[in-house]
Amino acid sequence: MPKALIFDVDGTLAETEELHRRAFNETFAEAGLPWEWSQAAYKELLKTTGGKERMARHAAEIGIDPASLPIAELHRRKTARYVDLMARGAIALRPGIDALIREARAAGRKVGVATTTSFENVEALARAVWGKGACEVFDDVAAGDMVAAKKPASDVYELALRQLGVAAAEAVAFEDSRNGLRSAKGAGLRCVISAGPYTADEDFTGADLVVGCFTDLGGLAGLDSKLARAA
Ligand code: XBP
Ligand code: MG
Repeated sequence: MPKALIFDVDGTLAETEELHRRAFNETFAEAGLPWEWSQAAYKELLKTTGGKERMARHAAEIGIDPASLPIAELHRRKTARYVDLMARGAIALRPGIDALIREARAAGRKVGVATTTSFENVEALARAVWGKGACEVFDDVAAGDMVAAKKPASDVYELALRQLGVAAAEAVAFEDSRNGLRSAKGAGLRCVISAGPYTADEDFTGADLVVGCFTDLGGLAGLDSKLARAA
């Protein structure tokens, strides 16, 4: 039985990427940049984790030196816009997530976050869907800018393990993407995958469990027995 459950945020706790995409596009328009990321373009761009890294990649791909752009300032504005959009309440948790978190905490397990996005965005999601701060919902949060290298590097899961005080073998990660799976596996965790619209055709070879929806796990008891069977 895992002592700790560690959740990815974007695409796992909630389908947030359309809100991120809108926040990016509105920021570009406001800054006078002739960039508009379609869903198809964003699907490809998502392979680069992190908003600043994603903008720099896009600039380079269209022949603009990323160093000539105020990437950090654009990203600050994008985050402010995302937090504002999130507060308007358009986002819901993915089915099964709330029950898993509540059951795990009631059973004395640790519940953490390992995400590429910022703490600010995790806080905005927690306020919008639970009406509570992220530190009330989770025992701890490991976020993108707290580590040297974002997913698929294992740094953020290693940080989450240190924060929760558990060994990799005692924890299970919940992810929706190949980059997240590689990060969790690189840190030595078991990993449960439930893909979303942007990640459905990715390769999840190496995952311990792959489910269509987190409700397919059958709550905490179902998770324990499915992980035991998969071992
Ligand atoms: C998803 C990401 C993030 C978001 C945008 O990470 O790659 O970059 O798309 O957020 P995860 P930022 O699924 O690990 O949470 O602009 O704040 O990076
Ligand atoms: Mg994700």
